[in-house]
Amino acid sequence: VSSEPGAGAPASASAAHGGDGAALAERLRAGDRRALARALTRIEDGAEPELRDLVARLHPFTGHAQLVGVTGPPGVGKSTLTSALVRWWRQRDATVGVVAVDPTSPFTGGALLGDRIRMQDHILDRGVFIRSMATRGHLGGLSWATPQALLVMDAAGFDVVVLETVGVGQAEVEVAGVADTTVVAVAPDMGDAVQAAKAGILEAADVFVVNKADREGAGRTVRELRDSQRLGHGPWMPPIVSTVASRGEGIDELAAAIADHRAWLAADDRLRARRLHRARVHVRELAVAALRSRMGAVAEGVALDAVAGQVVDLELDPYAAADTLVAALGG
Ligand SMILES: Nc1nc2c(ncn2[C@@H]2O[C@H](COP(=O)(O)OP(=O)(O)OP(=O)(O)O)[C@@H](O)[C@H]2O)c(=O)[nH]1
Ligand SMILES: [Mg+2]
Repeated sequence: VSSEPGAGAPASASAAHGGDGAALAERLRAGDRRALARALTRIEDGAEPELRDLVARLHPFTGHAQLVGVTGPPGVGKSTLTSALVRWWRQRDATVGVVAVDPTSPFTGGALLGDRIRMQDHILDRGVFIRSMATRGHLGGLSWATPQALLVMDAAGFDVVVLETVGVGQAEVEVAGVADTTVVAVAPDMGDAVQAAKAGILEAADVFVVNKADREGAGRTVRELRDSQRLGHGPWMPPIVSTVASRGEGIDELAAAIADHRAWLAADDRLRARRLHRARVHVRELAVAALRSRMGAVAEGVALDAVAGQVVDLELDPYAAADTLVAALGG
């Protein structure tokens, strides 16, 4: 019961779990990287009572960071692009936090080791923080963890926070959309643009990158993207930038495109619309996780056994039985 979200007083729940939320929040905001790492681990672990307390403490200090999503098919060069962008921002004295979320890996560290190696350029730079996160899924996975991670990174005071996600399906598309600006990367080979279109990630793009432009077919991929844009786009027409991330080519243009989009957002309350979308996803996922947790308690209890018996005895049909379980959740 103690892990049930929504139960108990946050501060005492946290104290009972040995986590001093006030001290952790303070250290995190003061720039202590170990405190930040610990907060992100709590998100990975779905450590609910501690997180509830921490989020409540950090939330008032959010809203500073520029949130940039980088998504695209596996291996397209997202981490290489991110690393190059980090360098670009650091040259302009902006501090940068990077979270790479792997929706598939059930364990921390393994699958994203490659990212760590690629990000090694920045390892001695105090103005950069890079972290891979696995979303284990028991509390709702990617859509639950991502806004939580962004909130924590934002409160830690970075000027820019980059969220790298592998764009493979609808959940990733929604997650990519929680950033202020979403960069969708494709590559010339493997029919990436077509793949990305199928996955629906093109719609999430504020900026397109055709990375690996040193490869054959880059021009054709740019044309394909342009053609797909002719079929329609919103009030913002996503620019298409060609890059060779591994050689740092096109990064000036990419950074400029991201800045342009940010400037566009800053006008007419559009940034607020983005933040509303992010808050909607965040709040909904927390609510769903709380319901799922309560449902788990009900479904493991005698209530489920009782209605299951009634279903077997033909006294209740399965829908009606489910209704009684839901009703047992209370208000
Ligand atoms: N030829 C070429 N190779 C590139 C370019 N950018 C990145 N690569 C290489 O492509 C490979 C994948 O790059 P990553 O940055 O790890 O790609 P990713 O999209 O982050 O990969 P995942 O996180 O595993 O989905 C690496 O071997 C890079 O060196 C480029 O512009 N041209
Ligand atoms: Mg990567």
